[in-house]
Parts: sequence; structure tokens; C-alpha cells
Amino acid sequence: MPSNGARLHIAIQKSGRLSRYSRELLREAGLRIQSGKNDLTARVDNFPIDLMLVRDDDIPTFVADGVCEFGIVGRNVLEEFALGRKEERFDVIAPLGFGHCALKLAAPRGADYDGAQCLAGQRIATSYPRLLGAWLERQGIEARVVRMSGAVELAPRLGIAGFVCDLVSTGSTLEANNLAPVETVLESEAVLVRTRMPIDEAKQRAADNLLKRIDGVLATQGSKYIMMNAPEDALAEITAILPGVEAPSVIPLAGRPGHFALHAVCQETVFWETLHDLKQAGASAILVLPIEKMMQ
Ligand code: PRT
Ligand code: ZN
Repeated sequence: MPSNGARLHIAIQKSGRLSRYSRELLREAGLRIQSGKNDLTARVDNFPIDLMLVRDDDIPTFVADGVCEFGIVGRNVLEEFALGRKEERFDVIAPLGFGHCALKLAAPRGADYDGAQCLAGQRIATSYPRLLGAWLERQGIEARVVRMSGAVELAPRLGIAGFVCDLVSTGSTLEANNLAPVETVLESEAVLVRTRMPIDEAKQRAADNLLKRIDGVLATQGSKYIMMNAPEDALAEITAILPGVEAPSVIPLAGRPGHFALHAVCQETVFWETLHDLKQAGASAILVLPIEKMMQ
């Protein structure tokens, strides 16, 4: 299908676990999202971009077929889709840091389970038959995959299957159904995905701009700006303590010869323990600040 119009299309989940975070990410990237006249699209008024608001299951198809140039979808949905297609027609650009969950095999609590061989010949209920089938094949196990579109966790109680393979985040659904996780089939989170269908030049420029901004948002997640004062002889030790920092800025302090201000962007979490270590090494007046935007 040819790409439609001169505007970029980004498919996001209309309503569900990913929709709020998907919109937030795009807003943080500077997109002003208008609520549309219809429910299927939302226009971005400061970029040539339209959002397509759809069910998450439709997002891989839209992106693979080039109806949307970009999409935000769970890796679980994307990989299940990809296993059903001969060729991949999209690229995963970046994990987005939300929608974390795992596709897990679970057994009734108290059941004897001591390894994947226990699944041989068993019935396993799942909404992810391809991912489960591929995992079983990698383990060299033959089992019966029972496809269910929802309420998978009820299968053992209903006598439909002995095991289930379902998404888990907190684990409370499994627990409430007297099930316990036994294997992890896939770790998942929301990802940004891009079509492999050709994009014309004008759209490509908009796409490059969008990606640079999303990169900037992702780069600031977990990053902090840290400032402190320190005597010259402590600078080397302090730099070694700072997480994810190679070359901090070192600025002389007026009126205090031999003392410097040290500024750096930490790409990793700064824990209280790190601050104690910095103080021990000779740092004082330590400040840790959030970073709002960043462009490399
Ligand atoms: O209507 P639409 O088709 O768009 O939405 P949906 O109902 O298919 O999906 P939705 O909104 O439930 O989930 C969208 C995506 O969020 C999934 O594809 C995953 O990538 C991600 N995600 C993250 C989850 C969970 N966490 C999650 N816990 N998706 C589903 N669950 C369900 C799971 O299936 C189980 O029923 O939550 C239950 C388990 O949760 P815990 O916390 O009890 O373990
Ligand atoms: Zn869905």
C-alpha cells in the first residue's frame, strides 16, 4: 500500500496499558497532540504528523505495510506478529522504558515442575501461540498449544489446559488463580518500530527530526546532572566514582586556589550511596538535578 499523504503517521494504542505513556513520550518530544474530530486519528499541530489510534494488535500490520511509518507497541505483540510473516518489514528502533512485562509459562501451584521436559505432551493455553511454539521448539519439546484470546489464566481451572503461557507484570493475576511462574518465554516492553517501506524525502526529514527528539527524551530518562565542589587532589577519585561519566567539566572556583567545581551528566542512576562515597572522597556542596532535554 502506498504511504498516505505528506504527513507522517504514528500508530499508537487507542486505549489500554500503553496509550497514556505513548502519548506522554510524544508530548515530551515536543509534539502538540490535538484530539481529533474522529476517534481514529489525532493531529499534531506543530509537526506534519498524524497519530493513528488503534488496537495494539493492529499496529505491527500498519507499520509493516507502510500505512504508518512508525508505531509504538509491545515487543510481545510485535514478535508474535513477526513469527507469522515470512519477511520482516519493520525495524525496532528503540526500547521505550515502559510497558514492562514478561511472557511466562505458569503451572498450578504445588505441581511438580522440575524443568521444561515436564511440559512434554501437556496442553498449554496461550494468546501467544507462535512465541510459545518457537520456545517449545528451541527446548526440543512437543506439547499441545491451546489458543485462547483472553482469560488464559482460567484454563487450568476449566480443565482446558494443564499449563498457561501469559503476560505477567506484578504476578498477582497468576497468584489469584493459584498459578506460579516456571519459565520465561520473552521479556517485553514497549518499543518504537519503523516501517521498511520507502519514505519520501519530506517525510524522511520529519522522521529524522522526530527520532532525534525521541532520542533526546530517552537519553534523559535516568540521567542526572550532578554538581559539586572538590579540592584538586580529589578530582581523579571523584571522577572514578561518578556513574556513567567519562570527562566531567572542571571549573576553577574564584578566590579558592586549588578548589574546583565539577559538573557532569551521569547516564546511570545516582544512589545515596554514591553521594556518601563522593563526600568521603572530598566532595562538598553536592547537587543532583533532573535533566529536561538533551541533544547529543
Ligand atoms: O484493546 P487492545 O487490543 O489495544 O489492548 P489489549 O487489551 O490487547 O492490551 P493491554 O492494553 O492490556 O496491553 C497492552 C500491552 O501492555 C501488552 O501487549 C504488553 O506489551 C503490555 N503489558 C504490560 C501488559 C501487562 N503489562 C499485563 N500485565 N499486557 C497485559 N497484561 C495483563 C496480562 O495479560 C494478565 O492478564 O495483565 C495481567 C497480569 O498482570 P499482573 O500484574 O497481575 O501480573
Ligand atoms: Zn490487543
